Amino acid sequence: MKTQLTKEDLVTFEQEIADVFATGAIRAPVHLRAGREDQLIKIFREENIGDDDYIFGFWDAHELALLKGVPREEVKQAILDGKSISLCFPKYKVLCSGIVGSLMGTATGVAWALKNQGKSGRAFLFCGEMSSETGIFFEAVKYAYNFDLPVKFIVCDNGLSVMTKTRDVWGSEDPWFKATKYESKIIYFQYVNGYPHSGLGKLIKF
Ligand SMILES: Cc1ncc(C[n+]2csc(CCOP(=O)(O)OP(=O)(O)O)c2C)c(N)n1
Repeated sequence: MKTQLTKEDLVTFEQEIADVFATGAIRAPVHLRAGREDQLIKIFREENIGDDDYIFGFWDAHELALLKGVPREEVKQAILDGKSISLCFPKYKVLCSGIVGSLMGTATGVAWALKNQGKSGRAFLFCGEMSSETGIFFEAVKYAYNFDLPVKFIVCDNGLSVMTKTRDVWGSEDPWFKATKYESKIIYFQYVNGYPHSGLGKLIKF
């Protein structure tokens, strides 16, 4: 079912988690995001992401789980249980990992299986712009493009990899895929994250 959630719903949820995290009650890393709500909602609506589709995400996937239809309280409980960076709700086809580069091949493999088994459903993998510079991201996009697999890669560019400016590492303003044929498999947008990379900016970041 298409998401009915609003920007306000996503903002309020992250704020609620931030407030709990600030008390020290969550004994695990939490990655909060703000500033990309409109883009995410637009993608879920325009792509008509529904029950048959798979969502792959990484450490910053609270919003993705909510938009895919995981009930708010289930997402919150998982975060309180320390699973913020690897939210997995198989029943809702939401699968996330805290390891950079770990799911591009999985998403592509799921898309391959869906296509070859004649099943409906697509795979959508959401990652950051630094993750999109990894070799496995390129290999997965290339394979998905060449075999016309039902998978899209969504690159959410906040300009930072933890605390490092991505452009300083790339040596270029543009992501590698800009103006290439592979763009047909990729949705790219820029945003400024209203939160630090992880936590609330106190103690260590990782
Ligand atoms: C294999 C591995 N190496 C390092 C890390 C630590 N790490 C977590 S997030 C991150 C930066 C990723 O940057 P980007 O893909 O742009 O994500 P975003 O800024 O959107 O969180 C790194 C290096 C990790 N999680 N996994």
